[in-house]
Amino acid sequence: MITENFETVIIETDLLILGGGMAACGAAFEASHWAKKHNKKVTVVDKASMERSGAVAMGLSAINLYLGLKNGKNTVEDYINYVKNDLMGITRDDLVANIARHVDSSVHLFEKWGLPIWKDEEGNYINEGRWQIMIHGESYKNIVSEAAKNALKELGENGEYYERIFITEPIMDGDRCVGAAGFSVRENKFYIFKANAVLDVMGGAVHIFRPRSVGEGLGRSWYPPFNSGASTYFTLKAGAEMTCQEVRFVPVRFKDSYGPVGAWFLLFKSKATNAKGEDYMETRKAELENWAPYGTAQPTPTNLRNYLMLQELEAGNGPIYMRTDEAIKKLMADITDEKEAKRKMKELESEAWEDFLDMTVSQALNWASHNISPEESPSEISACEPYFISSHSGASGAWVSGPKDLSPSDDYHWGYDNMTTKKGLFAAGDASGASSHKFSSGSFTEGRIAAKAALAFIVDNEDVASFDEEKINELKEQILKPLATFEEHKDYANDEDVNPNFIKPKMFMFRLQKIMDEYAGGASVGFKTSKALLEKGLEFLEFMKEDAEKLAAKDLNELMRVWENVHRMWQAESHIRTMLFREETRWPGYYFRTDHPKMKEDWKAFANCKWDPETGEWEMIKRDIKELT
Ligand code: SFD
Ligand code: AMP
Repeated sequence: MITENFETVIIETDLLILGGGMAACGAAFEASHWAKKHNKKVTVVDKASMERSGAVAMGLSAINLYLGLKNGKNTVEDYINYVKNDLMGITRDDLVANIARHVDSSVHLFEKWGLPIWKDEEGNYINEGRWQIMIHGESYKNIVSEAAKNALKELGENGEYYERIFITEPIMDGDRCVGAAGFSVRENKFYIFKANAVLDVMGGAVHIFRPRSVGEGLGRSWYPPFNSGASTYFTLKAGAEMTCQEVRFVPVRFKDSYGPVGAWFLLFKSKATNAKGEDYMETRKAELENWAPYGTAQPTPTNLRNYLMLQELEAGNGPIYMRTDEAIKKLMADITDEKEAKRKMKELESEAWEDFLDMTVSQALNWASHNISPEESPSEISACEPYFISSHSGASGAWVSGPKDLSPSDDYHWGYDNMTTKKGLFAAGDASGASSHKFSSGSFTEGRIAAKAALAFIVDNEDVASFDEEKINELKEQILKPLATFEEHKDYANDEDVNPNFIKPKMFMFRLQKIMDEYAGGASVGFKTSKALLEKGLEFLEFMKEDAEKLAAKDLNELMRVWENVHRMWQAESHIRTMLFREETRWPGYYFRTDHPKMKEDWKAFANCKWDPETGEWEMIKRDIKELT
């Protein structure tokens, strides 16, 4: 029996934080304060090493959410309006406001912990755009995770973190989440975490759609390949209500190496054009009226900027270029002094390269290997494959309780900030939905908000939930089964990847990606889909679910890959079901329903979904949007 080779380790805690990214670090930092006060235990579990895990692993070159409330530059209301417009009206104002009113203090903490933020001569932060500030952020994640770990250490025995443990399943006691199961990716250990409250902060999801980078480029993507839908899987399997599962994010990036575009558009004021040099944001402006009032407001929503670009490509006007050369020329235009011109050019050059070196090193390598100097030649940009990241310009995640003081009604607030519809299960960052544009700083902040509320829940609910021992054994067998399947059948064929008795996770992933790409509006079909295509995709997913029983893993690393892809499959299903449910096109640059090509007033609503653990049935729910501004 494979299970006998694995030690079962049982950890008991009060607050269990799943994930070690930005939201988890914020949660650990905040929870430590409240746990100390109430003598409670906090445990963090990450599949990787917190120092460089999650989306900020490589670093970042900007903090995309900073209001500067003290300077009176912006208001929380301004931010709500910005986010709402970018998401074509589909936003929880209460959640956005809760993050926005607290985010500045998180940024000040980052600076205190050693994060270098760009400053002008008067010592003010240098803005990239209205909401974004520039940082020297190569070590951003190291700095933040160190602070989180230090905060846990302050708790002594009551603060601990586990790294390289992959979380697979929620553990429920009726309607309440009481823990999680997982396994070490380095040694034969199966883990059960028992907790009084659980915070799901395992990031978003990538590699659900066939990536543009295939073959030798496989693994290159904008979103980190390590976040694979665990957040969505966890809340779905717990039976919690989800929201905006249709709102994927399709970022436009420097082609092939996925370098960021924000600094070019906002800081350097660059333009993107078609191959003929035409600025499609100008030449195609009339199209935006079809998507009013959002399309005609400023700034143009992210998905509509994409859409105009996609229309250019469809018209055969590609490649699309970021005119870095022209932007730099413009920034240099007024400088007549030769010495000053030399200095300024050096400064711009180093800023341009640092933008990539801070967060997407391979884009700098791409420039170097193609002899590109941004001041001399433009660079191709392109729309990536879709990702699930609610903290950026997507919105998919759990439907969570908002703050009491801003709550418009009972279905927006039910007790504890950021608690899902399941008791004791909280979500933040990419795991919580309908509060986009929180980014690194807002995710950290939302982690803090959720952890504080979770501690309050723990104090109010002292009764330790019951735990079914038989369930533990069942889970162990189920989670380790792919290892047993491999052992049983591996000798049938002489190629371990091709065997009629099992499927390896990589092949399984390729199959999922093909289905999603072709039927659910991936990059290769220009992000277009329809009822007929989605239904066909769903049919194929049913077969995948059957085959998932035959997934096989030759070692611990593959066992992780197996579960990553099962998580992806669930994310995919909730995505397809919600796209089917929303019978309109609302974000044409993210996906386009060819059978419902327009935005409809009666769909200015949330499309939510829920999976019932008892019956295995899905329920689709339409919820009202209740605005604060
Ligand atoms: O501009 C498991 N983001 C940016 N934010 C900014 O503020 N500035 C930028 O410059 C940003 N840029 C950017 C950004 C994201 C990406 C992908 C790129 C570039 C390429 C957004 C932020 O990074 C993002 O908002 C936050 O990181 C979100 O925080 P959070 O905590 O929700 O997710 P995470 O940090 O990725 O952490 C996830 C954690 O979960 C772990 N994990 N642990 C256990 N078991 C499992 N099964 C698990 N699955 C995952 C991960 O290891 C990780 O610790 S810009 O270009 O947009
Ligand atoms: P990105 O590099 O695309 O992730 O963008 C970083 C930040 O700049 C995010 O807050 C984006 O929403 C914003 N941004 C990027 N491009 C534009 C643009 N053309 N207009 C307005 N905001 C933008």
